[in-house]
Amino acid sequence: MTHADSAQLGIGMIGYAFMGMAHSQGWRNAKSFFDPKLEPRLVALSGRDRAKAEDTARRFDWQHVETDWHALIARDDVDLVDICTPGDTHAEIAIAALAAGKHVLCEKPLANSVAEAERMAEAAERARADGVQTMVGFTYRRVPALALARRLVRSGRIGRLRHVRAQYLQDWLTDPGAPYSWRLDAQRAGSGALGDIGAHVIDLTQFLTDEYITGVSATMDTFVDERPLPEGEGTGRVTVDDAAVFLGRFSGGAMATFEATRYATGRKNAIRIELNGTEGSLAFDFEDMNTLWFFDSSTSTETQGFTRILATEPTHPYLGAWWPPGHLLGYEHGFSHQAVDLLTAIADGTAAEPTFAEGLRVQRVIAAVQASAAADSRWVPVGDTES
Ligand code: SOE
Repeated sequence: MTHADSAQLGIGMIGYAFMGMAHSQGWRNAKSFFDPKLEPRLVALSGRDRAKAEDTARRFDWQHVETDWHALIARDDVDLVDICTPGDTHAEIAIAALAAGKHVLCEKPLANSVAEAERMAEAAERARADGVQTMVGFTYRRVPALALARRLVRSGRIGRLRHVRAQYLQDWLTDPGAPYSWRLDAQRAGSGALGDIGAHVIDLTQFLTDEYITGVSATMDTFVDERPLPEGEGTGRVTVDDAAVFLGRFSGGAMATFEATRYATGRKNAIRIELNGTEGSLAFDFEDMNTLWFFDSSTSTETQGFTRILATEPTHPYLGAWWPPGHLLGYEHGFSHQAVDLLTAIADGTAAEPTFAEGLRVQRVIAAVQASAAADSRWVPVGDTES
């Protein structure tokens, strides 16, 4: 099929900043590099600040700008609502969009609380009966090396899982003079490092292993309580965690350690995951995102060792649509893969993963970590908390 004869899907996006730009690029390149069964049309972008929304719209060729998300959802030419706003708005927007019969892609974490995520997952399930799809933006699932890791785990190449080691390390708050932002306000962001970046490794490890985290023991800290406001004078109060560390157990019995921090000096966006199984191991670091390390116990001990797989072959997930082997992919490509997978699921009527139900599961792990940290690291089974 060529673009000329493929059906179209009208996209309406809410939010124009970092994530809004990443998603815009994702939709555009999905169309240019893949042949999705539905061609995305960048119909309308919504943002309260008209000038900023218009700027992003102009850069990425969005056809219309709205300043009220209700008006965006009401548009007949919008079939899918893409939510790229802070967490405190996700539930209201997503539930309204689903009620209007629109497919929804929602940035992570799904919500700011388990209660909100439950309402969203219920709305998604009702909508699914009418063929409406939902997806949570856990984009890193679509990094080819990680999608390949899942394939290897599923085909039994590392055997029975014993250990999961997962870290998401950034350092943009190390300087106490770094300005205050909505990400440091619990009302808007829900939580700090835990929900913003810890959520990614919670989702990724469950995705890679096809198992769930069943219980946790956690500790969290906020290292700097006040930060200068970006505009004007005064400071803003930091009401979220700067770092979260926890132990976990997976449903198959594997032991796990997790760390999410914005204070790992020198680490910019290090998503480090290692899985150890009875037959082998896999290791990944997003700061070298085209590489997957694989140790295979079945090979001769004489030459055994971690093998570097450069995940850029056409046989690797998503790579067939891009460049020749060795021509590396970057951060933005995952957003195109996410867009293509969602378009395919809508066209085929299959579940668009991760669904809101999976987003709710991550939210329950986040709540369990918070409950454990608040109770001197007591072991908290996942699902035991309703905050
Ligand atoms: C900020 O910490 C952030 O942009 C996260 O919100 C994203 O989810 C992550 O991909 C990169 O870091």
